Amino acid sequence: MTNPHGHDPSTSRFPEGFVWGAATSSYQIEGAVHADGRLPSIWDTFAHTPGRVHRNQTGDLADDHYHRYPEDVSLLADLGVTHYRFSLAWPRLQPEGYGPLNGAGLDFYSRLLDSLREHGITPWVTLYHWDLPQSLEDAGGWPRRETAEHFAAYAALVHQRLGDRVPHWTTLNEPWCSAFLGYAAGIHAPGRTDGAAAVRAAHHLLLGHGLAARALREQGAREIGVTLNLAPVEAAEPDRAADRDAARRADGLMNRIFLDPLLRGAYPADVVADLADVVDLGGAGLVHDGDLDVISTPLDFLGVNYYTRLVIRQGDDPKPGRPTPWVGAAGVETVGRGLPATAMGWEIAPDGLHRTLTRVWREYGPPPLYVTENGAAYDDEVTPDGRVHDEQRRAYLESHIAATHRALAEGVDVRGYFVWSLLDNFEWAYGYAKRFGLVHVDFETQRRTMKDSGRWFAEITRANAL
Ligand code: IFM
Repeated sequence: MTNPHGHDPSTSRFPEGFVWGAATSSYQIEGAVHADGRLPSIWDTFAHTPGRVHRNQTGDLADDHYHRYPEDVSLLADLGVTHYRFSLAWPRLQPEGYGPLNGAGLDFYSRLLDSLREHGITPWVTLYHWDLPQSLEDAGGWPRRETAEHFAAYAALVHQRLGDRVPHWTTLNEPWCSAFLGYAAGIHAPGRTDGAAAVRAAHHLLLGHGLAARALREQGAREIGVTLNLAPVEAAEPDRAADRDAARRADGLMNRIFLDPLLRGAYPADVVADLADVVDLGGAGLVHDGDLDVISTPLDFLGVNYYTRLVIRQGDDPKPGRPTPWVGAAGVETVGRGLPATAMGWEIAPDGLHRTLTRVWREYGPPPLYVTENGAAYDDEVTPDGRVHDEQRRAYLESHIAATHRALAEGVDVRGYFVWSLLDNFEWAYGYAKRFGLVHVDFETQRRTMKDSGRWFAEITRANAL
């Protein structure tokens, strides 16, 4: 029996044309931060500020992908993936965040696109994966409305130059991280700890997305989407009313504050009320007339990044004023339960991916979904046989691909799955300490080694089945 999307739930096969891919982002892999006119982004500044990143590591060299992209594209081909999701570095293409595009930056992405085409790999381009040009942060960053306008102008210029070669455009990757980790918790660039600024940033990221989506649509872009990091949120003690309310607030701040304006054209009333003491998300000072229409511009796909579920409790906030991503929700905190976890300490919860996909599908009736990131960090080593035996990652991926298959079998229109990540890379505040790649990178020599999980994933992509 097949469901409306042509999927036969009685087998472990995926529908014909299911998209298998791998993902990366610019600052995490490119290096070459001073090459060919690139100027600093907020992540260059943050990483070069002592104490911000593990061992003060930076993305200055990262995977040196700027120079080694031909080898990396060959690795994609070895993985059997036919789709590659990567981001463009705004400070490479438009070093100050406004003005004309930098030809040398365009040339790099042009070479990369040529190489992908030669290997029959379809590009999925993300316009913003966290590397805001520093000059825009100096002018106020995402809390400032003009940043959204600059982003849309950059998107339009880039699409004019590369649009004919890129069928899938994603405006933003994980605006929750940009807004709440970057401006409230302060653990991501630019490292600010101002709750009101974070909410303003969230609104302007969404506005920038909508303005960019409209500009690309006007230019005839083929497919436009946005990628959110979503997670099911559970109360640590479901019988405790305070924990249930804390879980509702965290769900509002992590999931619904983005899903609702994008897919329903309104901020959730309870989130607006929760934030009332911080910033007026319902008022005209921040949310101008027409903003929500722009933000809810129809999309061709929604990208879902999933890693773990969240278990939330209401603590008693022993240190009032302590930076937290949970703006306006003093004492709300995540709880570790000692269950099996990855090297990030993130609980392994494949069921959470199934729940996320089915929830979004049922509650929001969104455009087609793609799992645009899923993966796991483990402390991998190259063993004397020259291999990386990362059975834990293989098992993690298998269980999450199975969860995706289960959602498909239940009628969710999920059309693709991208592993995070192609390569071990610069894992933000963790520096090079956390390895997510299907391909191991020796950061001393830049030697790449396909891990066992990569070999296994290649079998899945070729069989189009688990
Ligand atoms: O490395 C990140 C990526 O940049 C965004 N999503 C989560 C990944 C793992 O933390």
